[in-house]
Amino acid sequence: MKTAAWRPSKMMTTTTTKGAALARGATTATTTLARSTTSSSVSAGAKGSGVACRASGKGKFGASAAVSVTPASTAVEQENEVGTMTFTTWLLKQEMKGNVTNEMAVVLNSIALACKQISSLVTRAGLQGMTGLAGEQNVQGEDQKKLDVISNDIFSDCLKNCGRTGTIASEEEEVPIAVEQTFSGDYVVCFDPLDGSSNIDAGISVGSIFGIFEPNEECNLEGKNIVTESTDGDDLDISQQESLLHCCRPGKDLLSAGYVMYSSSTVLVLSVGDGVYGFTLDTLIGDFVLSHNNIKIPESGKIYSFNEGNMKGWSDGLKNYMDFVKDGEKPYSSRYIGSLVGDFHRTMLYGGVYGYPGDVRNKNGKLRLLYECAPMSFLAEQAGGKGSTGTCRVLDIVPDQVHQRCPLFIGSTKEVEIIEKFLS
Ligand code: FDP
Repeated sequence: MKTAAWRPSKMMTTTTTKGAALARGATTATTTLARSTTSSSVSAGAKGSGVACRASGKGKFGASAAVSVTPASTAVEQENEVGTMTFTTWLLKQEMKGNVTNEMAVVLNSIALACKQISSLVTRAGLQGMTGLAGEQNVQGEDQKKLDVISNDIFSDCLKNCGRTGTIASEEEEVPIAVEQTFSGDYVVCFDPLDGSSNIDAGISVGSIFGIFEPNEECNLEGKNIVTESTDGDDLDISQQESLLHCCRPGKDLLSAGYVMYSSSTVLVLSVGDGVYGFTLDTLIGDFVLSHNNIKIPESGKIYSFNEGNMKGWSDGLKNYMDFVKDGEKPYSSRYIGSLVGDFHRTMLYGGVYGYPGDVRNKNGKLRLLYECAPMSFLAEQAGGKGSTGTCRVLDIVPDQVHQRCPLFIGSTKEVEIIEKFLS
C-alpha cells in the first residue's frame, strides 16, 4: 500500500475535524473516508455497500473485504503513521485488510464519538457541577455518580443512533437492551461507560471499557442456562432474555475490545483481533490520532498492582505471593490507582501484573466479567500478555449473567504465570 493512498484528503480532514461531523454521527465520516480512497484498492464491502463485508468469524471478516488489498505497510511506513493517522483512517485501513466490516467500523466510530464527549465532560466536571452523587444506586448496589449516569446516556445514544448496534449491555443498566433503531449489523456491545468513577471528584484517571460481539445467530432460548429474572426478581420478557443470550458469550468470541482512558491525555486503546493500537485525542483537531503502534506488553515486569487493604480475606497462596514480591534483593514496586483503566494501561506499557482477586466474602472479587475482565483480557492476549482468574483463562468463561463478577490477574505473561503457580 502506498502511503499516499492513505493520507487524509482535504475532504476527509474537514469531515472528521468539525464538531458538526461528530454530532451528525459516525456514518458520515466513514462513508466519506471510503469515497476518498482510490477505488482500485477498495473492495465492494469497504466502499460502503455494507453487504459484501458481513461478519463471518472471530476477528476476521469475509474474504470479499480483503480481495484487492495491497501488501501490508513496511515497518517504516507504520512508524510514519504515528502522529498523523486519524482513528477513522485507521479503521478504513482495517476494513481494507478484512479485519472489520464496514458496519463494525461505524460502531467503533460511534464509540469514539461517545468517548470524545465523555472526555470533555470529565475534564470540566468540577466546573459544571457534575461531580458528586446522582442520588441513585446502580444494579450492583453501588452509588451512581452524576457522570456515571450522563456517560451512560451518551454511550447508549451514540450506539443506538449509529444504526448498526442490535443489543447493548451496560454496567449501569439492569438488563441488556434490544436496540430498536438498528438498521443492519446488529452488533452486540457490552460496556462500562465510566469505570473507576469513585475517583472522579479527585480528578484521578477514569475510563470507558467496551467489548463487541457478533449477534448470536443461535439465539434460541431452549436448553440455554440463562437466568430468567432480573436481579430485582422481576421476570424477564422474551426480548430481554434474548438480549441476555446475545451478551452472555465467552470473551474468546469478542470481535473487538478496547478502553478509553481520561487522564492527562485521553487515549483510546483497542484491538480488532489483529494487535493492539492506541490513539491519543488531539483536542486541537478533535480527533483521535495514532500514538501507540502495535502495543506489546513486556514479557515480565516488576510492578504489582493490588488493593492490599483487602489482603486479610485472601487465600494463603496469594498471601505467599505478596511476601514473594517484597522479598529478594530487588523487590517489586507497588502501583495502585484504584481505577482499572489507569492501572491496566500502565501495565500494558510498563509490564507487571494487575490483580483483583476474590476473597472470603466475595469469592469472585469485584470486577465484572463482560465489560471489565473479558475486554481487558482480550487486549492483554492481543498484546502478548495474559488474563487469568488464577486458575483458568478469563476468555474461556461463559457467563450466565450480564453483571457476573470474576477474579482477575492480568498483564505480563511471566508475572501472571507466577501468580497461577502460587494459587495452584
Ligand atoms: P470504581 O469502584 O471506582 O468504579 O470496578 C470498578 C472499580 O472502580 C475499578 O475501576 C477499580 O480498579 C476498582 O473498582 C477499585 O476497587 P477498590 O476500591 O476495591 O480497590
